[in-house]
Amino acid sequence: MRHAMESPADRITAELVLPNLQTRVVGKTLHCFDSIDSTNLRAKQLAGAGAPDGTVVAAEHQTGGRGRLSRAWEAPPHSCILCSIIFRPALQPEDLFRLTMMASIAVVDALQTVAGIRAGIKWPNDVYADDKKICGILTETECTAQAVQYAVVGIGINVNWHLKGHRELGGIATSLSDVCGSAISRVKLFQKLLRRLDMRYGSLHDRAGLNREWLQRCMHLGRPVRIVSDERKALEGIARDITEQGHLLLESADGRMHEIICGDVSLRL
Ligand code: BT5
Repeated sequence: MRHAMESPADRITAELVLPNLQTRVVGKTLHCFDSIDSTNLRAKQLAGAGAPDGTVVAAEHQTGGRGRLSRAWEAPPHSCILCSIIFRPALQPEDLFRLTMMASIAVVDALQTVAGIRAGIKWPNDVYADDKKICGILTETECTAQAVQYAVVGIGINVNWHLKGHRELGGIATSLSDVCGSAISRVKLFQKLLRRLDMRYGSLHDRAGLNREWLQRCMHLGRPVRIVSDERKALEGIARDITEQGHLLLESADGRMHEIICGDVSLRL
């Protein structure tokens, strides 16, 4: 199926993406696929086989794109950014959420620079624009007791996809073309994303700096939110802060502060 905004000059291929990329680590090795089950799955296989830090897997289409908790990630062919980056950071396993924070910041900044839109981060792993989800991030890790073997950060950004009126996702999701009213170059956006990730990866150990940058882009800081867990328990309060390990600090009506660990919860605005 050919997508309305698809352009052969805007394919995510190594030939179009690599020239002038000029990154230090991220994208030095780039694998591009026309169709694949899931870029995260392929990146994990490559990482297990020893692929270097910063290796990127990208696809024009996924037949089994995944979100958290085995949810599905949808995207028509040739319309979105679908990629996964292998990281081998010198971090303790409990600090790995910092990679998701770093990726969210990089996405918000790339959207701002390439499309001129102001997006916001929704804890733990979403980026929103116009109060709808425009990007989801799935970080999967392989650790031994004390050390991180690798982490795979999967990023899906809705770019040139008309989502208004979409049967399942129209009410909750949006795309860059819906927000901007015109098609956006996926190649330019992807290059900018990889450069931003590369830059941020270099300063991953600046904990205070990363937290500050994340909070500056967070869309629900100081706003009432509802935390919903798998067991359908809900906790309401005001989102106050984020810890250095990425746990959300939520103040409930009785003034108590709750530290919410990501994983099996999601935040509703
Ligand atoms: C996420 O999960 O938001 C993480 C999504 C990560 C996708 C990327 S694409 C490249 C890489 N390879 C993969 O296989 N995955 C990563 P979660 O928070 O669980 O949200 C999933 C939910 O978002 C679904 O249950 C739908 O309700 C909704 N959803 C599905 N596709 C969407 C889309 N394109 N845009 C917005 N929402 C979507």
